[in-house]
Amino acid sequence: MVESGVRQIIRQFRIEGRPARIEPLTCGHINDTYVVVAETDGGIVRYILQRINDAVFRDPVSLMENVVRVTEHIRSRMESIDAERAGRQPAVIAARDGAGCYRDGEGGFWRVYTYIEGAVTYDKVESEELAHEAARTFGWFQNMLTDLPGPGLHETIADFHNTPKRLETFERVARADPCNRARNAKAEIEFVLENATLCDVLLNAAQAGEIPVRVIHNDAKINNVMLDENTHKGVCVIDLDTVMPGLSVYDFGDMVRTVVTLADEDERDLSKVAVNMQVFEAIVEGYAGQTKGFLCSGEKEHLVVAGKLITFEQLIRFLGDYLAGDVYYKIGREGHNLDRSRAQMKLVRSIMENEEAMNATVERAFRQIE
Ligand code: GN1
Ligand code: MG
Repeated sequence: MVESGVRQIIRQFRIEGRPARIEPLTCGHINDTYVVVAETDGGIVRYILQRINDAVFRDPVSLMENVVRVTEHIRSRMESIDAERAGRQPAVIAARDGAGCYRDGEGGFWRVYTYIEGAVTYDKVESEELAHEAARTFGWFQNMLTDLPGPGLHETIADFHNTPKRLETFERVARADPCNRARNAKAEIEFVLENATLCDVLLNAAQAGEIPVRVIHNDAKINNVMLDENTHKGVCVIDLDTVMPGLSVYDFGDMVRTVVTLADEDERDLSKVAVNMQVFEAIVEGYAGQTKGFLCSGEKEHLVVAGKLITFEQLIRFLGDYLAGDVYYKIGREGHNLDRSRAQMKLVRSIMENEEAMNATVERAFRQIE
C-alpha cells in the first residue's frame, strides 16, 4: 500500500505522538508489516503496524481476541517474576473504538503492536548459545501459557498441523499440476509420496492419549523469537497469529527445523543443510530446562520425530505451493518455493540419518535435569 494510505490507517489507532515515518519490513511470508516512527514530546516511539492476511486468517477479529488474551496473560505473569521483561512483551494497541483491529474501507484488517526496543531476531543460528537461548525462550513461552485461564483459544487456521490433510491437498495439486511444474520437481514429489506414512505419527499418538493438547505457538521458527541485542538473552516471542491449541512437540519440531542446521530455510547450497548435533544438544537443553515441569513422557518421546515430521510437513507445504503457482507464501525469486522445499527435504534426510543419536541426546538431557 502507498505510504499515504498507510498513514491514514495508523491514525485510526491509539498511538502516542505524531507518526513521522513509516517503513515497510519485508520479513514474514504472510502478513504485510511496517514500522511506524512517531514523535512525542518525550522523544521517538516506534510501533509495528500490520495488515493481517485475511485470505490466510479468515477471522481476524477472533484472532486478535486470542492475541490480546495471550499477551496480557504473559505480561501479568511476568510482572512478579521479572518486571523489566514484562514491559518488553508485545502489547496490542487498540484502535480508536477500542477494538483489537481496524477494518479499512476496502475490508482489510489492520493491527498495531508496541515495538520491542533493543531486541533482535535471527533468520538462522550463528552459535550454540543462540540455539540454546532461542529454544529456552520457546520453552518459556509454552510454560507461560500452561495456565491461561478462560475458554479455549479460537482455532485461527483449521487443521494447521494436520499433516495427513496437508498431504491430501498436496497430492491433489501434484496430480492436477496446474502450472505444469511437476516436471521440475520429480525427485521431491517422489520423496514425499515414498515417506507419506510419516504424516500420521503425531496425530496417532495424540489420539491414543500419549500426547495432550496444550496452548502452543504453532510457528516456533527461529525468527519469531526476540533476543536482547546486548545480552542475547530471550526477551519475548512474536508472530502470535497461530497461538492456539496444538501439540507441544510441534513447536519443538519447528525449532529443530529452523535451528538445527546453520543454513537458511531457502539455502540453495544443500551441502550446508544438515543436522548439527552440538546445536541439537543446545536446543534440547534449552527447551528441557523450561518445560521439564509439565511435559509428559509421551511428549518427550516424540520430540525428535516431531522435528522430522514438521520439516516434512513444511516440505509438503512449500512444494505444494510451488506446484500451485506460488499462491500462499510470498516469494522473492522464481523457484523460491522449490528451493525452500529442497532445503526441507535435505534436512528431513539428515534428521533420518541422525535420528538415533538425537533420541539419545533427548533422553540424556531430560535425565540430567530431573
Ligand atoms: C509462515 O509468516 P511466517 O513466515 O511467520 C507460515 C508458517 C510456516 C512458515 C515457513 C500462517 O510463517 O506456518 O512454517 O511461514 N505461517 C502461516 O517459514 O502459514
Ligand atoms: Mg513470522
